[in-house]
Amino acid sequence: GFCSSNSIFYSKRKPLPLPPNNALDVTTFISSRAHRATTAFVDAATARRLTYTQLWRSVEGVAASLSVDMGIRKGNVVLILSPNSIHFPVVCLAVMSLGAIITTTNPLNTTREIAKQIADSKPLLAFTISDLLPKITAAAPSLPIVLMDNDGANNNNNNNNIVATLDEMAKKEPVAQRVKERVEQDDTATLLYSSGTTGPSKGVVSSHRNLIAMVQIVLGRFHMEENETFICTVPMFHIYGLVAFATGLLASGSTIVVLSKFEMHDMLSSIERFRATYLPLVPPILVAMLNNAAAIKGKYDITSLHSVLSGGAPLSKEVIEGFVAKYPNVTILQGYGLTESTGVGASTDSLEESRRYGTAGLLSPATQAMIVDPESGQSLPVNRTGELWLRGPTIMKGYFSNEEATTSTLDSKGWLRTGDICYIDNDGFIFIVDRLKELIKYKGYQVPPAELEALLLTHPAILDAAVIPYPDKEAGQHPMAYVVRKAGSSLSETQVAPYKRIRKVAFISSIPKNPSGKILRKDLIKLATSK
Ligand code: AYL
Repeated sequence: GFCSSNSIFYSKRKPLPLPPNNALDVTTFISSRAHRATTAFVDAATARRLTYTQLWRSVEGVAASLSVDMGIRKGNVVLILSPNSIHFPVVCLAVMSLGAIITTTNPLNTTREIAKQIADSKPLLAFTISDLLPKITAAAPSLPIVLMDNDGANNNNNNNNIVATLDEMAKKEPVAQRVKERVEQDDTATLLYSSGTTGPSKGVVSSHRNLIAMVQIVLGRFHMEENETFICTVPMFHIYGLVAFATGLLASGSTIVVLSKFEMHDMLSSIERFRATYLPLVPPILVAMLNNAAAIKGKYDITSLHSVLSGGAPLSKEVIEGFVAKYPNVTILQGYGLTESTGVGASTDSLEESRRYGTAGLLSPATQAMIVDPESGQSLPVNRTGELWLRGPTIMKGYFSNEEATTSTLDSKGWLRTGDICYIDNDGFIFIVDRLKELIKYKGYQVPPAELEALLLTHPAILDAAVIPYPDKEAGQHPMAYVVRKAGSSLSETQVAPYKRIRKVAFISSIPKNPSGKILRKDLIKLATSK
C-alpha cells in the first residue's frame, strides 16, 4: 500500500545510513571510503590520469597551503571560476576540508554578473584559469588569485593578484602546521547561486550534513558492484555536476572522464576511447543524440554505454520513447532536484521505473514530500496536482544573508517550496507537470526572468517589461520578453551571459499585473504560445 499519513509522502527507497558523529566534514567522509588503487579522473583531451592516491594527496597539499600560506579559515568563502577540469574537484574538496565555503560561478557569466556574486558572497580568494583572468580581475580588481593552469602563471607574471599556482599548492607537505579547526556537520560547505522561486540569483547555503546525505543518495542511486566509468560533461559549478563528480561518485571509487565543456563529438569519442559506461546529461543533449542516432551509431562505438541519466529539466515522453527505440541497450534514467535540495530529490533507478513515461521517479532516501494546493494551502492526497514541498537531510539551510527569501521558501518545520507543480501516483512516483516559479531553463541553465527584466528597464526607451519562458524543442525554453516601449530605439543583448540572451521580443501596450503589482506571467505565457 501507499505510505502516507497527514498527507505526507515518505520515500520508498532503502533508508540512508547517516554518520552520527557531529564533528565531520564531507571531504573526510568521502576520503575515508578509500579506493586508492583505481583512477579517479581522466582528462578527456590529454588522457592525463589522476589516481585516487594522487587526488587525496593533492587535496591535502592544497588544504595545507590554503591554511598555512593563505590564512584561509573555517567560514571564509573561496570562489572558483573555471570550466570542468580534473583540478576542479581538488579545489572544492580542499576548501571544504577546512570548513571554508566554496562558491562556484558559470564561466560564461559576464564581468557584471561575476562582480555581483563577489559582492554578495565576499570571497577572500579565487581559483581560476588564465583564460578567465581578465574577467575576474575586471570583476574584482584586488581579489587574490590562484591559477589552476601552469602555463598561465608563466605568461601572466605581471598580474600582481596571482598568489600561487594550484600545482605548487598541491605539492605542499600536508603534515605542515595546518591550523586544525573543528568542522561540524552543520557548518556551511557550499554556496551555489540559484534564483529559487522568484527574483534574482541568491546564495544557496548547503551544509556538510546536506552534502554527506547527498553522497549517500548518489551511492545508493548508482548500484555500483563493478567499477563504472562516467563521462562528466555537465558543469561542475552547478549542483548536478558538483554532487556527482566533485563529491558523491568519489566515495564509490568510480572513474570520471572529464570534458571541459559539452561538445558532441568529444563526448562520443570519449565514450569510445575510455569505454565509458555511464553518461549523466541534460535533456537537450539527449534530444540531439536522438535526432542524430543513425549517424552517431555509424561513426562511434558506444557499446560500452549502459546508462544515460537525464536531469535538471523536463524530458518529454516522446523523447524518452524515441531514445529507448534508438538506443535499446542503454537504460535511460531520470533525476529531479534543485540547488536548494543539494541535488537529487527524486529519481528512477531502472528502465522499468523510467518506463512510467514522464515520471521524475521516487523520492530520494530519507526525503519526504507534500503536494500543497497553492490556492488553499491544504496538503493534497495521491493523484492530485499542487506544489511539491520537500523535507529531509539534503534541504539547504537557507539563502545567504537573505532572511526574506529564506522565510518565503523554507517554513518553520523545514519544508522547502520547490515551485514545481506535481502529482504523486499510487506507487509513489512523482510527475512534474508545470512550474509555478518564474524560472526559465535554457539547456538546463537557470535564467532568472527578474534579472532580465531589471536589465531591460535600464534601457531609456523601455517603459515596462516582462520576461517569460517560450518553449523550444532543442533548448527546452528560451527567454522571451514582452516590452512596453517609450520611443523607438534598439535593444542591447550583450550585458548578460549568452545562455540568458532574450531570443524573442514582442511589444505590448501594458504588462498585465495583479493589484499588488506582480506580473501575471501565466497570462503572457498563454498569449505567447496561443498562435
Ligand atoms: P536547479 N524534470 C523536470 N524538471 C526538472 C528536473 C526533472 N528531472 N530536474 C530539475 N528540474 C527543474 O536548481 C525543476 O523546475 O537544479 C526544478 O525546480 O538548476 C529546477 O529545475 C531546479 O533547477 C541530479 C538531477 C541534481 C537533478 C539535479 C538538480 C538540477 C537542477 C542532480 O542528478
